[in-house]
Amino acid sequence: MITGITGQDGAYLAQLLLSKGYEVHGLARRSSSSDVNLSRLRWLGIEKDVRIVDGNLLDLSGLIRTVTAVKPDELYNLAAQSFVASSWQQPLLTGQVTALGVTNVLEAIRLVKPDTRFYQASSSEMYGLVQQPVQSETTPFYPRSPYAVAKLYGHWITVNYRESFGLHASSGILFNHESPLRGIEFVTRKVSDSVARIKLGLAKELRLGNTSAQRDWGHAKDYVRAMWLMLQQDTPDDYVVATGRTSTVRTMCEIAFSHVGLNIEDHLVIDEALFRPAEVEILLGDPSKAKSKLGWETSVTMEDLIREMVDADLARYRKH
Ligand code: NDP
Ligand code: GDR
Repeated sequence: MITGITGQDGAYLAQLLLSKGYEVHGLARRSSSSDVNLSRLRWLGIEKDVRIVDGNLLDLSGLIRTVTAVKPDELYNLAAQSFVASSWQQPLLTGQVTALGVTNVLEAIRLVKPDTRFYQASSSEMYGLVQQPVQSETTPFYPRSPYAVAKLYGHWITVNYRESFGLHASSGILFNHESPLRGIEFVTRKVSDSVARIKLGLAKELRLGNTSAQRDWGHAKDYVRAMWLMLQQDTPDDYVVATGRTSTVRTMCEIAFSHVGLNIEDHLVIDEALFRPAEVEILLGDPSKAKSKLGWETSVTMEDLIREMVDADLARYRKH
């Protein structure tokens, strides 16, 4: 069972689990415009293979009913209000979904099927104002946004349910991971989409906030494999999942522009309105533990990832 099945990671994880012969149930919210947003599952051609269950992380009774009906062997909790910038606009909702929502899922498991293996989508944002130049499982946290504070709660409640109730609950501290299925509001996809539109004459400029921020970017396809590996271990644990390389937002943009033969200077506009109230200036993860214990490794460089995203957006616009 996957919560957040309609998101980027939910789609890739569902694809991975289906390829391994799993029966995949996905919790999704309906909206007034469509029953559920299946666009990412459709993009991967798996929308008919996943069993969608109507539900919301805020509704404990619904989660209890769903866990009772599905009886999951593994439950991946990917649902969240996941956009850092929005978390200052909606701090309470972010806390309810991204923090307390985790307790709802854990309670449903504990009450109904405590032998379910549980994965929590923790985040490198928890490191925030970084306390060590390279962040590992032992680096102290210092969250810098309502989102990061909420994720820190989700992380610790997962550790607590593991230690208090013996749940097989693991937490992946995942650094930024992207793909052609990334939401358009996140910086890599905003860049790949804008570069494609500029190349095709549909737009002239790309407006960004802080381009000196540094991120450790990997490919979402690699990162969902790490989630699965964590739940195959005899003992639950917490793991950093990262590439071990960091780049500035500006460098990432330069790769995107130069891929289509454009000059960044002709199109990039810095917009003060897009700066955040507090910034996470640099993230750089140490994936040694995931490598040694899970045998996990990243397989796509940041450069290839960005080029793939630009190509996918070019193909989308050309098609339409
Ligand atoms: P997305 O934003 O693409 O997906 C979020 C998912 O959560 C969507 O399916 C969304 O549904 C669902 N959701 C939001 N609110 C609720 C709710 N109240 N009830 C049920 N479902 C809800 O995120 P990603 O796929 O990128 O990330 C997956 C998880 O991993 C998130 O928890 C994120 O915070 C975390 N994470 C992501 C990283 C990354 O770089 N991608 C790095 C580290 C952690 P809907 O379609 O209806 O909005
Ligand atoms: P992040 O991702 O906040 O790291 O969270 P995002 O892509 O939104 O920002 C990365 C960096 O780029 C800077 N930036 C901009 N960001 C956006 N979105 N739009 C802009 O115009 C822009 N200009 C500069 C940001 O300030 C930031 O420094 C992502 C999410 O997936 C979280 O859910 C996840 O937990 C973390 O990654 C790890």
